[in-house]
Amino acid sequence: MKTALITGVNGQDGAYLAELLLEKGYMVHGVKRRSSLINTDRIDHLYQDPHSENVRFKLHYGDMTDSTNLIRIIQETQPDEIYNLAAMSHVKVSFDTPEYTANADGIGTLRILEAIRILGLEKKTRIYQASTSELYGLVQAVPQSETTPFYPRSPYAVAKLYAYWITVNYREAYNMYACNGILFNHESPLRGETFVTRKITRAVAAISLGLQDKMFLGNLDARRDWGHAKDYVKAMWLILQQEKAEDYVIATGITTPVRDFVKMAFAEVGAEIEFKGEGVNEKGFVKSLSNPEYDALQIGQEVVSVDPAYFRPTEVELLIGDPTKSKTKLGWEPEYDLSALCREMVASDIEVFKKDNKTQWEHLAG
Ligand code: NDP
Ligand code: GDR
Repeated sequence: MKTALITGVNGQDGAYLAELLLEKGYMVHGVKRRSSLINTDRIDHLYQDPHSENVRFKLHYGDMTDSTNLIRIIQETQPDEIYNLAAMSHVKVSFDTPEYTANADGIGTLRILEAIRILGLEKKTRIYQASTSELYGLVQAVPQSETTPFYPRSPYAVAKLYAYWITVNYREAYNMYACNGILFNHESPLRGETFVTRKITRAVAAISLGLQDKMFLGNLDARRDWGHAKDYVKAMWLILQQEKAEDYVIATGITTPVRDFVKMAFAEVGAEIEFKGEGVNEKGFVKSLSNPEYDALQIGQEVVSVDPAYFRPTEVELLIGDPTKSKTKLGWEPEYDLSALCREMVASDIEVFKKDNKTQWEHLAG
């Protein structure tokens, strides 16, 4: 049985990856930092009672800013594969917490690599580093591939640039099997609520159920290459199963503006949205309705406004990835397209709000 260690196991990707590796028969250890409230919702369905026999999923308290803790966990678990997914992953927030982001996202990766050296596990342990399309930043060329130059545009991306190169350096210097997956944006019903797709699908659900009037967004012109997290964790696993350690771009090759994702999400509840105005004055209105189930929506209703508070000091305007290498070398093929992803996210958020409402109502009735 192979043993894997996942940092950031209770994040979006950690949850899908833990599920995939358990399906494949791995012993899975996850690193989770301590929080004042239990925040394991995404992995609760994978929980195994530590008192039972043959437990294959175990959590450890840890933090990317704590070297001794990481060394101890790696020593105890002796992993064949480490997936380093833990990070302060919100680009906008990294402008508010740049030093912490550098520590956790940049030096945190170094701590994992050094732990492997200190413990003499260079030949045993393979390492996946969660690199990102944010490395490309200011557009140099499109579509972006493994050879496109980087130009990071946020403290998050600069920290991830260090993590990218230290991974490459340890591979070359110490002959370690350490790889970067340069993943473009990937989303799911488990996506954090403050990333733009989930913010939109949650707002569409709340607005169409009459629980909210409208949503405030930032840059509607930004374009992203969005895929489904479920497809992308399969690529992470494939990257560590190759003969030779290499870096790979994982993307769909299709880019979509934020504004169009808003339209797609509202279309799921039968509402057609038209945008009027420009820049900070741009607004989205309901133009037509075709699903009587969502009678809280009104023709002419203003459902989107721009709030400059969501603008970033430096923005990444256009991301579009070239997945040729991962398709040919890894045989990776995504199963979801953007409309299937959007459909799943809106449907899931509608379910969540309906369930919450029911709970409130039951509470009142009780
Ligand atoms: P999430 O934000 O959903 O998850 C990040 C995880 O890291 C959470 O479990 C979080 O814990 C944990 N974490 C944060 N800081 C620390 C710390 N100091 N020590 C230990 N754990 C910590 O991110 P995703 O799952 O979406 O992304 C996974 C990784 O992939 C990240 O590194 C991200 O930067 C990168 N990435 C993501 C892409 C995407 O589109 N999703 C694209 C490319 C790269 P807690 O729950 O307590 O906050
Ligand atoms: P990103 O994702 O910054 O690409 O990083 P996010 O969903 O936050 O933003 C995507 C684009 O949408 C624009 N935008 C808004 N973004 C947010 N969060 N909220 C808004 O209201 C809003 N309005 C417009 C943004 O300006 C941006 O252009 C994600 C993270 O998962 C990173 O960890 C990962 O490395 C990259 O994807 C690839």
